[in-house]
Amino acid sequence: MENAAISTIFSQMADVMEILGEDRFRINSYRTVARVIGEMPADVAVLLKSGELAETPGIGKSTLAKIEEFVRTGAIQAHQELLARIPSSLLELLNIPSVGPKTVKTFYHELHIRGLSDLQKALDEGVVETLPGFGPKKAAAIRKGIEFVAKATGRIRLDQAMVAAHAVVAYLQQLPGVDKVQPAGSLRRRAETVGDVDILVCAAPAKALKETPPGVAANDRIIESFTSAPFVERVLAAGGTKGSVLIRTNAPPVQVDVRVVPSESFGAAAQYFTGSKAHNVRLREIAVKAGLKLNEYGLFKDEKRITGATEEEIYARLGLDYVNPLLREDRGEIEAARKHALPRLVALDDIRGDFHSHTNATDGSATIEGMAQAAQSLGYEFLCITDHSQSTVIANGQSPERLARQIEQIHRINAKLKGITILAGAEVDILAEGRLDFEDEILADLDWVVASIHSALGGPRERVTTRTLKAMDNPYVSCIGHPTGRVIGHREAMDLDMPAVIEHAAQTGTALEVNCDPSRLDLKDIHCRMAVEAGVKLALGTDAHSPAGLFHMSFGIATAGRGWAAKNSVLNTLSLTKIRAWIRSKRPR
Ligand code: DGT
Ligand code: CA
Ligand code: CA
Ligand code: ZN
Repeated sequence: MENAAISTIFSQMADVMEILGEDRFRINSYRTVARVIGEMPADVAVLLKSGELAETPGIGKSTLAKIEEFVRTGAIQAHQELLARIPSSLLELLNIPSVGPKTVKTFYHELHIRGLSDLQKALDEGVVETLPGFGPKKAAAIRKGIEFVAKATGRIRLDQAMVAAHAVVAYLQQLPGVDKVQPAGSLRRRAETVGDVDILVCAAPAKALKETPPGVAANDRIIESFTSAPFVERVLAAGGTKGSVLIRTNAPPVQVDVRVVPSESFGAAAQYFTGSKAHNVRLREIAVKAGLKLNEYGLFKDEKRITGATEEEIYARLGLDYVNPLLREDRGEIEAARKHALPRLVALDDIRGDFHSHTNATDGSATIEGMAQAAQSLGYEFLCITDHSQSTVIANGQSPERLARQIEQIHRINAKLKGITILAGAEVDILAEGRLDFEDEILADLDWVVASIHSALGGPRERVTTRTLKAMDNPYVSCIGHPTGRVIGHREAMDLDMPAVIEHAAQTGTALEVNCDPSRLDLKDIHCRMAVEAGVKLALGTDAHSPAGLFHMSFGIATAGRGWAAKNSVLNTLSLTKIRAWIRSKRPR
């Protein structure tokens, strides 16, 4: 187990160093270590203890120290540091057949490609074949390779998976013999993409099923009904308690796995199939240390089931506070649950308004009144209208004159509205060098300013970072919109220096947006966590272009929650008076 992990780490270090163009001698020596460890018949940890590892050819002093570090801590600092120096999406390119580190290096340095979708774009634009040593033949081979990788991963966006899951859950709930239906897996954890949808069904006790003919198990009938449902495109597998199908929605086909579970195991199954795998592994270790056994059927002492009906009982019996599914990624939640230190996550009910929306003044579909009405029906106290600024021509960005008229219009509408306030805002373009698309005197007339990058997202790290930092220096910029600019499955994140961005947000008192559009989710979970830890406020904005778009708030809540955000980290939970005071505190008096 450890041999493989260590081998992978060393070969990844070599890959990253090669992409960065570092010392050839060290790259080669890391590759040797990867090979030697990978081929070792005995356990590295054992050989380390016995001193044999130190005698092995190819394993030098500093390598030995790194292996020791891994055995002790489960990670190697030097490896983490190397990974931090390149966009993580860059390593995905190495999965493409015919693409090695040297090619990735060329892509990264010559074309600023940071991942699969950048590469796809560069291929489509024909720039890859113009690189020295490439040509049309090699470009075609890479294109083929990308198709291969895409087929192999096949993950879909969370919202697409939710549409599929919703249909299946509704169908299962009305089947005879079904007591409870519980989505599990990455969907329940609200991961940004989902590989397949896992759903658990708790069958009603057999005696409640008077209509079941003798000899036919209720479970069989549930799976049979599921696999013959109208939304099923293809049945992949069907057995007594488990069925797997491909279902067609308005999105790409999605695999849905349904399992039927007895009520005494329902909590254990929910826990197991919610995952993540990493979280489960940790939980099982805790059980083993306590002399117990944990699996999808229950928590056992010897052969006796102690608990299993509810997740709560399982966590409690293992000495842990209940862990919200959003946090089950083995990112410190187990330790926190043991110390009663889990955050109380922000919830949809805490949200008092939305910081990012568009109207038909630019590229939205509804009027200001229409958006206000929709926001009011969600129980909001405020809605920020943030239409585009002049440079975003394709989105019909507003000139200062049009904006001035819109502000007046908002004031007139506010005078009539009861119970909700429209904040006059703008989504101002961050131009080259971090200049803003409006002068300060115009920004000063706005209640709320979101500054976003919409152009040259593919620039080098230093340039995109400087642009963002500079925008934050402006006292009227309250928030940076969709900070990395990624579009899931379509456009790679900008190569931002995220620690620098977060530090500067803290210093300048600028909020960072969690764009709730499920194709963005930007900031993403781990970056939300960094912001939360640095005391930076998150501003949730749906970027709604229609009234229905306002519903996407729940995706932002999930993303912030996955970033461990409590209520006090989220600006949307404050009263309007407090929000206004917060905005003023950055502005000149
Ligand atoms: P996905 O489908 O790739 O988006 O991610 P998940 O987390 O839904 O993964 P999936 O569908 O393969 O399995 C569902 C859950 O089942 C997973 O989160 C944890 C649990 N599970 C699956 N395989 C294993 C395993 O080998 N060991 C442990 N401990 N748990 C597993
Ligand atoms: Ca799954
Ligand atoms: Ca699955
Ligand atoms: Zn927008």
